[in-house]
Amino acid sequence: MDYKKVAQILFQSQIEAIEIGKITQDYPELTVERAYLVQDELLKLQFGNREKKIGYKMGLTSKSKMKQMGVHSPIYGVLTDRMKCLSGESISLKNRIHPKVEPEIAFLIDQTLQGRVTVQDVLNSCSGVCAAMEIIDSRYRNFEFTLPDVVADNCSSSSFVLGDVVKNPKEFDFRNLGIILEKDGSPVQFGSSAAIYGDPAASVAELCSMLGARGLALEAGSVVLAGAATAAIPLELGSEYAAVVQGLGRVSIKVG
Ligand code: OOG
Ligand code: MG
Repeated sequence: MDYKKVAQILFQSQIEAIEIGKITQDYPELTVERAYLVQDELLKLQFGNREKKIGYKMGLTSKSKMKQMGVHSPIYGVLTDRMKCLSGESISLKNRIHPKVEPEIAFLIDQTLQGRVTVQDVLNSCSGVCAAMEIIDSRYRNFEFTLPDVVADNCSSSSFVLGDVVKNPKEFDFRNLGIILEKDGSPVQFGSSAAIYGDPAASVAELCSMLGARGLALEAGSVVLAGAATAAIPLELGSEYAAVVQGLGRVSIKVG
Protein backbone atom coordinates (compact mmCIF):
# COMPACT_ATOMS: atom_id res chain seq x y z
CA MET A 1 0.00 0.00 0.00
CA ASP A 2 0.98 3.61 -0.59
CA TYR A 3 1.68 5.08 2.88
CA LYS A 4 2.24 8.58 1.50
CA LYS A 5 -1.12 8.57 -0.27
CA VAL A 6 -2.99 7.52 2.89
CA ALA A 7 -1.09 10.15 4.91
CA GLN A 8 -2.13 12.78 2.36
CA ILE A 9 -5.81 11.85 2.85
CA LEU A 10 -5.46 12.24 6.63
CA PHE A 11 -3.47 15.48 6.29
CA GLN A 12 -6.11 16.96 3.99
CA SER A 13 -8.86 15.99 6.44
CA GLN A 14 -6.86 17.63 9.24
CA ILE A 15 -6.24 20.96 7.49
CA GLU A 16 -9.69 21.26 5.97
CA ALA A 17 -11.43 19.92 9.10
CA ILE A 18 -13.57 17.58 7.02
CA GLU A 19 -14.22 14.13 8.43
CA ILE A 20 -13.44 10.98 6.45
CA GLY A 21 -14.41 7.30 6.54
CA LYS A 22 -12.11 4.70 8.09
CA ILE A 23 -8.90 4.09 6.13
CA THR A 24 -9.19 0.35 6.89
CA GLN A 25 -12.37 0.25 4.83
CA ASP A 26 -10.42 1.03 1.65
CA TYR A 27 -7.15 -0.53 2.86
CA PRO A 28 -7.95 -3.69 4.86
CA GLU A 29 -4.23 -4.53 4.67
CA LEU A 30 -3.48 -1.62 7.06
CA THR A 31 -1.95 -3.30 10.13
CA VAL A 32 -0.87 -1.47 13.29
CA GLU A 33 2.75 -1.76 12.17
CA ARG A 34 1.96 -0.20 8.79
CA ALA A 35 -0.23 2.42 10.48
CA TYR A 36 2.86 3.77 12.32
CA LEU A 37 4.52 4.17 8.90
CA VAL A 38 1.48 6.16 7.72
CA GLN A 39 1.74 8.23 10.93
CA ASP A 40 5.42 8.93 10.08
CA GLU A 41 4.38 10.15 6.61
CA LEU A 42 1.57 12.27 8.06
CA LEU A 43 4.05 13.91 10.44
CA LYS A 44 6.45 14.63 7.57
CA LEU A 45 3.62 16.56 5.92
CA GLN A 46 3.00 18.46 9.17
CA PHE A 47 6.75 19.18 9.59
CA GLY A 48 6.79 20.44 6.00
CA ASN A 49 4.09 22.83 7.14
CA ARG A 50 6.57 24.28 9.70
CA GLU A 51 5.46 22.20 12.69
CA LYS A 52 8.14 20.87 15.04
CA LYS A 53 8.01 17.68 17.09
CA ILE A 54 8.08 18.38 20.83
CA GLY A 55 7.03 15.08 22.34
CA TYR A 56 4.60 12.19 22.44
CA LYS A 57 1.19 11.21 23.72
CA MET A 58 0.16 7.81 24.90
CA GLY A 59 -3.44 6.83 24.19
CA LEU A 60 -5.90 4.22 25.41
CA THR A 61 -3.91 3.55 28.57
CA SER A 62 -6.99 3.66 30.83
CA LYS A 63 -10.02 1.35 31.04
CA SER A 64 -12.38 4.36 30.68
CA LYS A 65 -10.80 5.35 27.37
CA MET A 66 -10.63 1.78 26.06
CA LYS A 67 -14.30 1.33 26.87
CA GLN A 68 -15.29 4.68 25.35
CA MET A 69 -13.42 4.03 22.09
CA GLY A 70 -13.86 0.24 21.85
CA VAL A 71 -10.13 -0.16 21.22
CA HIS A 72 -8.06 -2.08 23.74
CA SER A 73 -4.36 -1.57 23.26
CA PRO A 74 -2.08 1.37 24.09
CA ILE A 75 -0.99 3.52 21.17
CA TYR A 76 1.27 6.54 20.77
CA GLY A 77 1.22 9.70 18.69
CA VAL A 78 3.52 12.68 18.23
CA LEU A 79 2.96 16.15 19.73
CA THR A 80 4.06 19.22 17.76
CA ASP A 81 4.62 22.84 18.79
CA ARG A 82 1.50 23.91 16.88
CA MET A 83 -0.64 21.77 19.22
CA LYS A 84 0.53 23.50 22.39
CA CYS A 85 -1.87 25.99 24.01
CA LEU A 86 -1.49 27.98 27.21
CA SER A 87 -3.61 27.39 30.29
CA GLY A 88 -6.48 29.89 30.42
CA GLU A 89 -6.25 30.48 26.68
CA SER A 90 -9.30 30.71 24.47
CA ILE A 91 -9.27 28.15 21.67
CA SER A 92 -11.27 28.11 18.48
CA LEU A 93 -13.48 25.34 17.13
CA LYS A 94 -12.46 26.43 13.64
CA ASN A 95 -10.16 23.91 11.99
CA ARG A 96 -11.52 21.15 14.23
CA ILE A 97 -14.13 18.54 13.38
CA HIS A 98 -15.66 17.24 16.63
CA PRO A 99 -13.13 18.01 19.37
CA LYS A 100 -13.25 16.45 22.83
CA VAL A 101 -11.23 17.22 25.95
CA GLU A 102 -9.70 14.83 28.49
CA PRO A 103 -7.58 15.20 31.65
CA GLU A 104 -3.98 14.00 31.49
CA ILE A 105 -0.69 13.96 33.40
CA ALA A 106 2.41 15.16 31.57
CA PHE A 107 6.06 14.19 32.03
CA LEU A 108 8.96 16.46 31.10
CA ILE A 109 11.80 14.19 30.01
CA ASP A 110 15.31 15.61 30.47
CA GLN A 111 17.47 12.57 29.71
CA THR A 112 17.08 10.37 26.66
CA LEU A 113 15.52 6.97 27.37
CA GLN A 114 15.99 4.07 25.03
CA GLY A 115 14.35 0.67 24.74
CA ARG A 116 13.08 -1.35 27.67
CA VAL A 117 13.18 0.80 30.79
CA THR A 118 11.79 0.56 34.31
CA VAL A 119 9.49 2.96 36.11
CA GLN A 120 12.54 3.99 38.15
CA ASP A 121 14.43 4.83 34.92
CA VAL A 122 11.49 7.00 33.87
CA LEU A 123 11.55 8.86 37.21
CA ASN A 124 15.33 9.33 36.95
CA SER A 125 15.04 10.76 33.43
CA CYS A 126 12.19 13.10 34.19
CA SER A 127 12.62 16.66 35.51
CA GLY A 128 8.96 17.28 36.25
CA VAL A 129 5.35 16.15 36.20
CA CYS A 130 2.37 18.44 35.74
CA ALA A 131 -1.38 18.41 35.13
CA ALA A 132 -2.46 18.59 31.50
CA MET A 133 -5.46 18.48 29.22
CA GLU A 134 -5.59 17.06 25.75
CA ILE A 135 -7.96 18.08 22.97
CA ILE A 136 -8.48 15.15 20.66
CA ASP A 137 -10.19 15.40 17.29
CA SER A 138 -10.42 12.22 15.29
CA ARG A 139 -10.46 12.78 11.56
CA TYR A 140 -12.88 9.82 11.32
CA ARG A 141 -16.65 10.18 11.13
CA ASN A 142 -18.28 9.80 14.58
CA PHE A 143 -14.88 9.10 16.17
CA GLU A 144 -15.24 5.54 14.84
CA PHE A 145 -12.00 3.72 14.14
CA THR A 146 -10.03 0.51 14.54
CA LEU A 147 -6.58 0.42 16.13
CA PRO A 148 -4.68 0.87 12.81
CA ASP A 149 -7.00 3.74 11.78
CA VAL A 150 -6.39 5.73 14.95
CA VAL A 151 -2.62 5.13 14.89
CA ALA A 152 -2.43 6.36 11.26
CA ASP A 153 -4.36 9.48 12.33
CA ASN A 154 -1.64 10.32 14.90
CA CYS A 155 -3.96 9.06 17.62
CA SER A 156 -6.54 11.86 17.19
CA SER A 157 -4.01 14.52 18.30
CA SER A 158 -5.23 18.09 18.05
CA SER A 159 -4.02 20.29 20.96
CA PHE A 160 -2.78 20.07 24.53
CA VAL A 161 -2.27 22.35 27.51
CA LEU A 162 0.21 21.96 30.38
CA GLY A 163 -0.37 23.18 33.95
CA ASP A 164 1.94 25.69 35.67
CA VAL A 165 2.63 23.59 38.77
CA VAL A 166 5.59 21.31 38.03
CA LYS A 167 6.66 18.79 40.67
CA ASN A 168 9.81 16.71 40.89
CA PRO A 169 8.75 13.08 40.32
CA LYS A 170 11.50 11.84 42.64
CA GLU A 171 9.88 13.72 45.54
CA PHE A 172 6.21 13.73 44.60
CA ASP A 173 4.21 10.49 44.57
CA PHE A 174 1.76 10.83 41.68
CA ARG A 175 0.50 7.24 41.57
CA ASN A 176 -2.95 7.86 43.04
CA LEU A 177 -3.96 11.48 42.57
CA GLY A 178 -7.62 12.48 42.34
CA ILE A 179 -8.47 13.94 38.93
CA ILE A 180 -11.57 16.00 38.08
CA LEU A 181 -12.60 17.26 34.67
CA GLU A 182 -14.83 20.33 35.00
CA LYS A 183 -17.15 21.98 32.52
CA ASP A 184 -18.13 25.56 33.41
CA GLY A 185 -17.07 24.96 37.01
CA SER A 186 -19.05 21.73 37.51
CA PRO A 187 -17.31 18.37 37.82
CA VAL A 188 -18.26 16.08 34.94
CA GLN A 189 -15.67 13.28 34.98
CA PHE A 190 -13.76 11.85 37.95
CA GLY A 191 -10.75 9.63 38.05
CA SER A 192 -7.41 8.84 39.60
CA SER A 193 -3.94 8.92 38.11
CA ALA A 194 -3.87 5.21 39.00
CA ALA A 195 -6.30 4.68 36.11
CA ILE A 196 -3.47 5.59 33.73
CA TYR A 197 -1.83 2.23 33.10
CA GLY A 198 -1.77 1.46 36.85
CA ASP A 199 0.92 4.15 37.21
CA PRO A 200 1.41 7.02 34.72
CA ALA A 201 5.19 6.40 34.77
CA ALA A 202 4.53 2.83 33.57
CA SER A 203 2.75 4.36 30.58
CA VAL A 204 5.93 6.33 29.78
CA ALA A 205 8.01 3.13 30.17
CA GLU A 206 5.60 1.43 27.73
CA LEU A 207 6.09 4.33 25.29
CA CYS A 208 9.86 3.72 25.47
CA SER A 209 9.48 0.07 24.60
CA MET A 210 7.03 0.85 21.76
CA LEU A 211 9.50 3.40 20.37
CA GLY A 212 12.40 0.99 20.98
CA ALA A 213 10.62 -1.71 18.95
CA ARG A 214 10.79 0.75 16.05
CA GLY A 215 14.45 1.62 16.71
CA LEU A 216 13.57 4.99 18.22
CA ALA A 217 14.44 6.66 21.53
CA LEU A 218 12.45 8.98 23.79
CA GLU A 219 14.62 12.07 23.39
CA ALA A 220 15.65 14.48 26.16
CA GLY A 221 13.45 17.59 26.04
CA SER A 222 10.29 15.67 25.13
CA VAL A 223 6.91 16.28 26.73
CA VAL A 224 4.90 13.08 27.23
CA LEU A 225 1.16 12.88 27.89
CA ALA A 226 0.63 9.59 29.71
CA GLY A 227 -2.99 9.09 28.57
CA ALA A 228 -6.39 10.23 29.78
CA ALA A 229 -7.59 9.11 33.19
CA THR A 230 -11.29 9.46 32.29
CA ALA A 231 -13.50 9.39 29.21
CA ALA A 232 -13.31 12.51 27.00
CA ILE A 233 -16.16 15.03 26.70
CA PRO A 234 -17.15 17.14 23.65
CA LEU A 235 -16.07 20.79 23.50
CA GLU A 236 -18.90 23.28 23.20
CA LEU A 237 -18.68 26.86 22.05
CA GLY A 238 -18.69 29.33 24.96
CA SER A 239 -17.81 26.78 27.64
CA GLU A 240 -14.78 26.59 29.89
CA TYR A 241 -13.08 23.29 30.73
CA ALA A 242 -10.60 22.55 33.49
CA ALA A 243 -8.65 19.57 34.74
CA VAL A 244 -7.91 19.65 38.45
CA VAL A 245 -5.26 17.20 39.62
CA GLN A 246 -4.59 16.68 43.32
CA GLY A 247 -1.30 18.40 44.21
CA LEU A 248 -0.77 19.62 40.64
CA GLY A 249 -3.31 22.42 40.44
CA ARG A 250 -5.64 23.33 37.68
CA VAL A 251 -5.30 23.71 33.93
CA SER A 252 -8.05 25.28 31.84
CA ILE A 253 -9.17 26.42 28.40
CA LYS A 254 -12.10 28.43 27.09
CA VAL A 255 -13.81 27.69 23.82
CA GLY A 256 -14.20 31.02 22.02
C1 OOG B 1 -7.68 8.20 20.67
C2 OOG B 1 -6.71 8.94 21.52
C3 OOG B 1 -6.73 8.45 22.95
C4 OOG B 1 -5.97 8.91 25.34
O1 OOG B 1 -5.50 9.70 26.17
O2 OOG B 1 -6.39 7.80 25.67
C5 OOG B 1 -6.04 9.34 23.92
C6 OOG B 1 -9.10 8.73 20.80
O3 OOG B 1 -9.72 8.56 21.85
O4 OOG B 1 -9.60 9.30 19.81
O5 OOG B 1 -5.54 10.40 23.62
MG1 MG C 1 -5.14 11.63 25.42
